[in-house]
Amino acid sequence: MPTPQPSTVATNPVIPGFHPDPSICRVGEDYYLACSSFEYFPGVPIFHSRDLVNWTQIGNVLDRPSQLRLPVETSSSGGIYAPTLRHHDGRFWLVVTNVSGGGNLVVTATDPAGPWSEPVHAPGVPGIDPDLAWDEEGDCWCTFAGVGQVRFNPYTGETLGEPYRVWSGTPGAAAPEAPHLYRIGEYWYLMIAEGGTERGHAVSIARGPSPGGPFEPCPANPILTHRSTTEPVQNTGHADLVQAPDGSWWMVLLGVRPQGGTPGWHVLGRETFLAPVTWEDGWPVVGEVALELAELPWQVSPPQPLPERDDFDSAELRPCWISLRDRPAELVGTKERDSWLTLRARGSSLDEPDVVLVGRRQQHLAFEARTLIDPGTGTGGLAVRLDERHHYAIEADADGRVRVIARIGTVRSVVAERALPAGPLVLSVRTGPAPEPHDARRGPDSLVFAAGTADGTTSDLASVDGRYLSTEVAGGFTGRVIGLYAAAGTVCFDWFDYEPLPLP
Ligand code: 6LW
Repeated sequence: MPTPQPSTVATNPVIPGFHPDPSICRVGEDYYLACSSFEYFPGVPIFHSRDLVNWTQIGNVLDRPSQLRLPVETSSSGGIYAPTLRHHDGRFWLVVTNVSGGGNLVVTATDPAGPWSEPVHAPGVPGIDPDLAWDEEGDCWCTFAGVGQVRFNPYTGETLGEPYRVWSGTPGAAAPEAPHLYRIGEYWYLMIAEGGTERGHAVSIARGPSPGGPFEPCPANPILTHRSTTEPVQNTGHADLVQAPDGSWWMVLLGVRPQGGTPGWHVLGRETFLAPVTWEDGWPVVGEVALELAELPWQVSPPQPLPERDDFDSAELRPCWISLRDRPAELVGTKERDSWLTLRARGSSLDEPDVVLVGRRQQHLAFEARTLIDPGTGTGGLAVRLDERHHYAIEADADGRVRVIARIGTVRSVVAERALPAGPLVLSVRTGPAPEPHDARRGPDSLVFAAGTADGTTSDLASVDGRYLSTEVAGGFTGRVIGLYAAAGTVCFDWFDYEPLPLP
């Protein structure tokens, strides 16, 4: 096969899978980007890129319990919302909200891959989506959803003076949020999201003479929205700006890819997209948020080859692996059985908020995931999860019984069952074409679960309708996660493969 060559054409989303609320900064040739993580631990995935298109996850900002506690009461789509990542005075600053306890907090690092500091809490900042900006005198301003602002000491988390309102966004538009404040040329620019994070989502901007305004809205607001369109990328909003070393400007933003017609279903959550930005009369003009980003001003390397196997042979799990709410070392580890992932059950099913799960985001519309499980004397499996009330799984127990379980809303059902020889088994899940429409609306996909012995081939047990694991059905701010879990006793996983598939 010929080796793929660098080109100036790249595809969106640049960070697929549930990676919403992107915040970006550049230091020299290096870009860094952080996203929301909600009820998952570790929190705030952080990525590095040299070309704005190929992003490598270099860590998670909140990766230890002293920085991030998500109690079992943390609801799905609670937890960690909307970071702002900046570089100032020789270090990286990240401000973010834990809506499930503790509120706004600031952490710093000299190396964005970590370690990040212990958090400094900011109880005086009365809103989500905090932003940090510094003026020429070195004063720091924290701007938050609403849109409010307060002078702020980022070293101590203290607010200096009373918070005040700086802008309400476009009259009549809902949810002015996600503010980012920038000094560009002679103006201070205040960019926000409005219209809510669903189909009406939009980006608007205002400018003024000082960090606190007064702000004059851009006559072309919203500067970005896909509302009332049939664009393949929808819900575009919650954006951040960055300038490349060549002087060009870029926007990172969240968007979704509905499948199965209009309005369709999106199953991967809100993903990170890239769009070019030009300036006219001192206002930013956002280029197309397209699935293909043609004519970049620089060459980008081809993406990392997949399939990807994780053999669990390092002491630490790779940064893409996330757990639900916490990851106690006594329940999750790769040291107990060499080169295997060992999970010890706590909650007894994926319906329970304390179930022990290690998962990764589904990042491709079509994929296959496989794992080799040794249930030992326990029970465990391979799941596709949206939240406690919306998930599918294939589960194996000590006797070789394998079952496919569906949980949709209040209904939980075993949809298929098979007996296999007891011992290590291969479990797999892959996407397939959407089932035949039963209401004239074709869903986004189906999920096909299969099992087999470790040395044989797998055979399909069940194919289930993917629409029920979409945000349109389940609600919330996240997307599908493919997880390994323990439902009883101690279960071990030798390897896990994740492979993108061509769209059916
Ligand atoms: C976030 C808000 C939003 O705080 O969704 O799309 C919320 N924008 O700005 C959670 O991601």
